[in-house]
Amino acid sequence: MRIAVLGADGYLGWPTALHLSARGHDVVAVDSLVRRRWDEECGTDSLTPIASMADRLARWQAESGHKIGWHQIDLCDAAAVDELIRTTQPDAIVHFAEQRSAPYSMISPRHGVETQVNNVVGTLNVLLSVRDHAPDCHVIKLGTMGEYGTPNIDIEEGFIEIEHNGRHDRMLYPKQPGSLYHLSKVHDSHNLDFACRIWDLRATDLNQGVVYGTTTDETALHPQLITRFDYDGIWGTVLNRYCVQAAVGEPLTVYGKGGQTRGFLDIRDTVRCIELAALNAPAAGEYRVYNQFTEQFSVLGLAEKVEHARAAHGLPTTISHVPNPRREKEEHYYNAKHQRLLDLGLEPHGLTDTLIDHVVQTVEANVSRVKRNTIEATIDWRKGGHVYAGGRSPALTALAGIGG
Ligand code: NAD
Ligand code: USQ
Repeated sequence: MRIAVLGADGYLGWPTALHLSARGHDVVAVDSLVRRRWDEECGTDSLTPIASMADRLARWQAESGHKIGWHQIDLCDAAAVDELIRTTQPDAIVHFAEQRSAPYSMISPRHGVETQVNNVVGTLNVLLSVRDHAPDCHVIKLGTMGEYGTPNIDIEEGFIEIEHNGRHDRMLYPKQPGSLYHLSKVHDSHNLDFACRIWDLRATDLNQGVVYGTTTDETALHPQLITRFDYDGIWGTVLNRYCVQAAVGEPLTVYGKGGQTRGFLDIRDTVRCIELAALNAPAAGEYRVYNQFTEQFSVLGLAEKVEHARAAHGLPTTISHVPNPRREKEEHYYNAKHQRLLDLGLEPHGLTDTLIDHVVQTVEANVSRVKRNTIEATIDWRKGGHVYAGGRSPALTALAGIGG
């Protein structure tokens, strides 16, 4: 298949582009490189030193013999998206290219608007362009488990059967997201469903949980193929953050009581899930939803797993309950279905002590690059998202003044 990977410079887009290329697909990588600019704005950086896109692509060709095409395009530029889709005629599009940080979306009004415009307009441009230039193309879109929130009933895979006043229907599952970022994904899901119902497009919406780890078979081939690894208070996801905190001798920051339960998966399962989705295209007019995670943990339970893995090597770990900067339930019911990707053949990697050791080793190999003053989480949902005064990072504190 010819597969366009949008957001191919990112944490997940890059390993996915390599994984699909390694399996013989004709991959076209697309990114605006905006994430590198957002890092500059926030004073943050990937822990792993990531190569330029030109160097990454040349290295991949040298290591694998496969060539990946490259287009630097902003998806909010409708004419550029049209040109891309008209000229490349992809069989499938894998769309990762969004602003993906919940804290970033809550920094200030400007950041909230920027997140929703970037994500909703970019996705809409892709859908309109596919309708007009490649209507058989399968759009595989990264959504998020956080679209559902934490309802007091089981979470289904995208749809729920409803009985109401004696009548029955199958409808989109209700959504209760907890940040302007997560809400942008809900808007995208509605646009995807609309595009399938009204224009007969075919789409798979992957409601993914929190991803951990850095290494896939392909990124391991050469240091220049490594993907990014975020750990700071804006872009870092929870397990990656815990591993960095442990490695630099800081307490693991469990927000509040730590009963927040989420779905998680290994980055190797992310790339496999995308491949499985691509190999199983829906019929024209079909909007499919898969819940893409393999295990669920509370954030306190996750901290205890890191503590346990380190204790096996005699290493001490401190767990600290810090005030929760977000508005979220800290004790709640959580039972999210995640069967459909297993039915397609996913063989999950569990979160073992060995995997935690591996992530900690990646951190230790790059420990001199840790910017300690960016680790603290400084974006506060309750203060309308304004940055804590007195945070340790001058760049983050300065953001409070930008459009706030
Ligand atoms: P990332 O920030 O590392 O990568 C996103 C990439 O998209 C960046 O390289 C960025 O430059 C690019 N991009 C953003 N807006 C763009 C635009 N308008 N035009 C072109 N390129 C643009 O993020 P990630 O962690 O790789 O996440 C990828 C996707 O997966 C996101 O949609 C995210 O919401 C989703 N997701 C991520 C996780 C996770 O744990 N990382 C979990 C669930 C879902
Ligand atoms: N948390 C802590 N301590 C920390 C950091 C986070 O307790 O130091 C808690 C948060 O309060 C939250 C949970 O850990 O309850 C997850 O937070 P996170 O920052 O790891 O993940 P989140 O903000 O939900 O976002 C990440 C990605 C996003 C993706 C989402 C999947 O950044 O792109 O959509 O995971 S999901 O959570 O399933 O919606």
